[in-house]
Amino acid sequence: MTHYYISTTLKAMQTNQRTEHLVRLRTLKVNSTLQASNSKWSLNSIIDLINLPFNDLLFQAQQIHRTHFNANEVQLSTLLSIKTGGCPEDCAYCPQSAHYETDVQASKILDTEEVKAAAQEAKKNGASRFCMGAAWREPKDRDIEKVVELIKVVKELDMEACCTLGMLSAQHAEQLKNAGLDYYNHNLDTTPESYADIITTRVYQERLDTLENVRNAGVHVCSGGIVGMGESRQERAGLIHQLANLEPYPESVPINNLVQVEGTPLYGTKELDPLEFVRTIAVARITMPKARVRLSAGRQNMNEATQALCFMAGANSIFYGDKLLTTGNPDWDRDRSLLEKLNIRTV
Ligand code: SAM
Ligand code: DTB
Ligand code: SF4
Repeated sequence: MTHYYISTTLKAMQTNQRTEHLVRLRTLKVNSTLQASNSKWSLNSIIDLINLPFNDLLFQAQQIHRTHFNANEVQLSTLLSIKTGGCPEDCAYCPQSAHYETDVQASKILDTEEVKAAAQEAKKNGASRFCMGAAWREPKDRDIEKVVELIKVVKELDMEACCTLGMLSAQHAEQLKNAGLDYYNHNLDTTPESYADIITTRVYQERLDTLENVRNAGVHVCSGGIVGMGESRQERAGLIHQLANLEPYPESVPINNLVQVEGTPLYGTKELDPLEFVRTIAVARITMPKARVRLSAGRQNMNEATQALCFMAGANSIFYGDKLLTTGNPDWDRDRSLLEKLNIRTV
């Protein structure tokens, strides 16, 4: 029994060292291309990871997490929808798309004072990052001027500023950087192979191009995806494969569990087994060791035990505040109580 324990522990440690070794050795540039044949992570190696016995997977994820982070620390980001609804894109998961009939009312961009008040509240509640989302395919020049003003307001409060505004040109990325933007969120959402099943109004390469513009402007990249859209485990591995092979991989990786909204095409999709969600987090942690892996949308329907497992698997950031963009999120007090129960400090 003891021998069995020691030998599996050694094996896991060896695998872990090999993983770290690979990360160090393989510096080949993927350069934002869809093919990952020469990439640092092969799809098969990620499929092998996601298929590991659950405890072995979590053990590896924990070891890597503890090598790079304090395992009892979680970063808090608060979201605000600064421009809601009426989006021309047809993302099958999204209640803000103008293609679907949902309860979301389209609105104009918020006033600076409204944004300032929301950021102040987030700061008072302990968030370190304030993320502003807009339901745009891409911002226009005058939208950027307004967002520049909003970024400055957030920076004056001494918070990190993040935006997610859709596709971004190199010039717009530069303007946002000059305003003080710290992070830009732009999710790959799924695999290149499944992309057209989820979104028909843009292509995967456009997502990669925006990420490159953001990176070149010197803004930190926040990019992740959505699970629970009816995909297979292999496809979840495929999403992580894309993210982990970006060169460099994103500093921040939001993993969203689909929030099913009535009126969207994905409403009624079979719910993902929560342990599959935990596996996805663990694989993100192992393949992107230094990234902040964010347990993102979908927490409202996730029990505390599942969230605790996600933190154990290497998640170390959450969206904090009673609303995501248009849908609910656990309220401040509920999250504070969970984090206290787990003795998790916040940053
Ligand atoms: N319009 C911009 C874009 O799509 O890049 C920015 C805002 S968009 C709402 C940001 C991200 O929210 C999407 O990429 C997707 O990952 C996530 N999202 C949207 N609807 C969601 C849902 N119902 N459940 C989970 N995540 C969702
Ligand atoms: C991300 O990955 N998830 C957030 C944020 N980035 C912008 C958005 C989740 C949206 C969930 C559905 C809604 O509230 O509209
Ligand atoms: Fe528009 Fe973004 Fe929603 Fe897609 S995810 S419909 S681009 S707001």
